[in-house]
Amino acid sequence: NESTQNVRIFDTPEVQQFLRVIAGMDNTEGSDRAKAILHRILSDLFKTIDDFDITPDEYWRAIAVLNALGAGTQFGLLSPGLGFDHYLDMRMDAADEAAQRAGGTPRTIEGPLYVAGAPEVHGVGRMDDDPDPDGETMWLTGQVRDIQGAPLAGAQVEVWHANSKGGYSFFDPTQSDYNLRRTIITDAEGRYAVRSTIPSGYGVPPGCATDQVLKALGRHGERPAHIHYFVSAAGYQHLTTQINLAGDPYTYDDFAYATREELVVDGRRIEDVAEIGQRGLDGPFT
Ligand code: MBD
Ligand code: FE
Repeated sequence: NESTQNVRIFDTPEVQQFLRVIAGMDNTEGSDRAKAILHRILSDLFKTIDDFDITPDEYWRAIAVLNALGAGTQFGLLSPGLGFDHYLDMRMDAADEAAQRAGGTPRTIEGPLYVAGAPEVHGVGRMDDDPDPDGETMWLTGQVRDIQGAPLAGAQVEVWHANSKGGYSFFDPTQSDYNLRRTIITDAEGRYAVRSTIPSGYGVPPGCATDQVLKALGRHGERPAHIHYFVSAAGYQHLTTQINLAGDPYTYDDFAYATREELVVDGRRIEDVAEIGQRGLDGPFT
């Protein structure tokens, strides 16, 4: 009989002492901060085992999920799904508010799919290296300004997004390296314009460890179509953000909790090639 129902040992002196030993509380090596945090987390988990009568079988099944989460970017994927990434943003927003650093484009989470070192574009260029027959051409235009509204020339805007199938280069083997990823340097007016392909939403790979955890919670793993940004300039605070394309079924039902009202952007469809002008297919329009 392996039932441990109604067994409650958490508050006994033996268990309390055991927790101190595990977390290294009484030795002089290591980091006091690491010890204090581990002691808290282990205490909460031991208590959870008592409170929910977690069986050995359930525990070992959880370990199998944790092992699967150790592969590739799986924990990086579950992390926003469990709200950690957005929670860190909420804390940084609160810190900004307390320090009266208000204004500007809101931050939102980075996600697990950024890759450093994307090719540079000065002011105007292209992001769509690979043909995407199902994709629709998109011009992504913008201007980097400081909080007072003054344009920032020479600012760095790193942009990355999915293709029409919701896949990202480096994670989707069908795409070439750095497809739909660029490092853009703003022009004299702080502006940029890059030609790309309208992204589709992202869904966590079916059956992956993250998917299993979300399924256990009765949740989906879908994100609306979105475009990631890192914006930086010497002497200014770094901005990590995204835009979400309006009209996606998941715009307000993002498994990663990254959508913010101010970041929902309505694309403007240009049907008339004359409106783009002769430069339109290769260069910017205004
Ligand atoms: C993504 O593309 C993403 O941006 C996040 C936050 C999570 C999973 C995939
Ligand atoms: Fe993304």
